[in-house]
Amino acid sequence: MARTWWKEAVIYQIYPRSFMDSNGDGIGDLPGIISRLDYLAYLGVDVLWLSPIFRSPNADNGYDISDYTAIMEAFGTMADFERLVREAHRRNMKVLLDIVLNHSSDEHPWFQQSRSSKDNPYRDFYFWQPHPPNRWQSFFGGSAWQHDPTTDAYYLHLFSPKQPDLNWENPQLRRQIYRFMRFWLDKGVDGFRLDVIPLISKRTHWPEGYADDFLRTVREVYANGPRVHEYLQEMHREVFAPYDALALGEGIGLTPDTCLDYVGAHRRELHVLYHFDHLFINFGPGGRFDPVPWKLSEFKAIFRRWDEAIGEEGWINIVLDNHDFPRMLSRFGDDHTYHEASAKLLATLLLTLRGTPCIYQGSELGMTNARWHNLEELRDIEALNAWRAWQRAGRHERQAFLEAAAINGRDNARTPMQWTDAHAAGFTTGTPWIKVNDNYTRINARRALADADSIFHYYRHMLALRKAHPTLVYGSYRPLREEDEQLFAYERADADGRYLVLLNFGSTTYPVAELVPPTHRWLIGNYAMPTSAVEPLRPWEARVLEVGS
Ligand code: ISL
Ligand code: CA
Repeated sequence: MARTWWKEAVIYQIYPRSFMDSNGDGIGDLPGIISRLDYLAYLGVDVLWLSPIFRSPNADNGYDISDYTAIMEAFGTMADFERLVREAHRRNMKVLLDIVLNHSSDEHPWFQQSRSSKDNPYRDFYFWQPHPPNRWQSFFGGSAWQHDPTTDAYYLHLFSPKQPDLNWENPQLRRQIYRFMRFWLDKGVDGFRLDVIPLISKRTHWPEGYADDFLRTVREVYANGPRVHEYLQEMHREVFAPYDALALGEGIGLTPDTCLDYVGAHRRELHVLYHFDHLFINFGPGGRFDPVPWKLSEFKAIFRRWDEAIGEEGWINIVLDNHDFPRMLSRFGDDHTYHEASAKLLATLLLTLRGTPCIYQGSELGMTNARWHNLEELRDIEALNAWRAWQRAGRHERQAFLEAAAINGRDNARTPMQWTDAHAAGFTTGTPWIKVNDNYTRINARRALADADSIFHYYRHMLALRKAHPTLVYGSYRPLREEDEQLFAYERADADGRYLVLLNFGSTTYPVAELVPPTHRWLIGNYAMPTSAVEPLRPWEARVLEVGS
């Protein structure tokens, strides 16, 4: 297995809007991030993934770009950005920019031109049809075809109508995009997180999707289009290879049997990707706002399936939450009775699976989902559109929708970082753009830094452990007791060592004696070192052992 920096690195995802506000306007910004780089360096992360920082009307909080080579006004200036890259590099942290290539904002000059007339040179930078050629639905609800009166035609938008899909069939479009990407690489950026990249090649015969199965439509109709690999190999030649830039793909619509087509080392397309199977695990037939129960055995099977698919050929980004999903501690842990233990257990899972882990901002503090008291508190276009869709379907139960949004809504991950127990959790001196989670007086960085046993310091120790034991990066992954609904256990092994990870996803003790080989050494855990490593796991206990071969 080739040893490379991006396999050994740990990524930290920053959602700039909610990370740190430096000028009191209630919106996070680049100077705010710079003021927290020492905190991130102390935590021990290697790469910062910044969610989009480009000019945007913020219909989808930056995932709707109106100028690919300008900084969003609310986030600061180009000088701020150049300082951020310099300051991150000075602290040995790399910078990945989240770039959205599947669609632009409808306020991008290209789209303003394109919509203005049928013979405008930019007309074919987007997809126009005289009538909707199919009944595709947007990720954000409603038809994916929007009528535009100026030329009495319809344009495609897989997300909101303010996010028209770019036409990658057009070589001029592709050339311009590569120019934009090189603009940022010339400023020292180390790579990109590529938003919904499997969607960029459209099936231009416009086949129908599956009315009753949106995620199958995503997999089989929206994603993995006929020219996607041609485009990515071109992007690799034009952008990634010349700069040795990292290409991290958001793998919406990917399956285990298609992933190596994107990240196989010989493919010269992307280096690493993250998938969604475990992130969609509790999405019911009605999607995100139709939450259903999930089982640990299913959760574990997903990790094994993907580990086998990636094999020795590819590489994967391990993500347990991000700005699009509820907080992992509330979703996969126990954020009430075993808040600290389960937060540390999930940190152990995240940092000992095979792949490059990504810590989402605030996970290191044990941040949780918020309590939502009314719909006016929600900010996310996906939630607000879904509520309107409920009402159109005759469903007016506000409380029921609020409960669904409280479980699976994206706003849960977008409440401000909790820095202190002062006003607005120290995120802003003003009024934050979205409410602060009311547990900030108990859960905040200042308190965590001062407590040697905090979740924050556990993350620091886990990050140091990963660095000290490369087998936790490169070793094989062998799951144990896969059918068990309480224990998540696996071995990591290679010529340099063998490790056993035991995670008790439950509030009762769990016997592990027969899983522990005779020669073993306890390395780390979320409880005090057990008198013997073979004693039963305590509730939500994580135990990492080095074991003899
Ligand atoms: O997960 C989803 C399906 O409900 C969506 O929340 C999400 O849109 C999807 O995962 C793709 O995400 C990416 O593209 C979107 C943007 O809203 C997300 O924030 C981004 O991560 C459109 O650019
Ligand atoms: Ca600000």
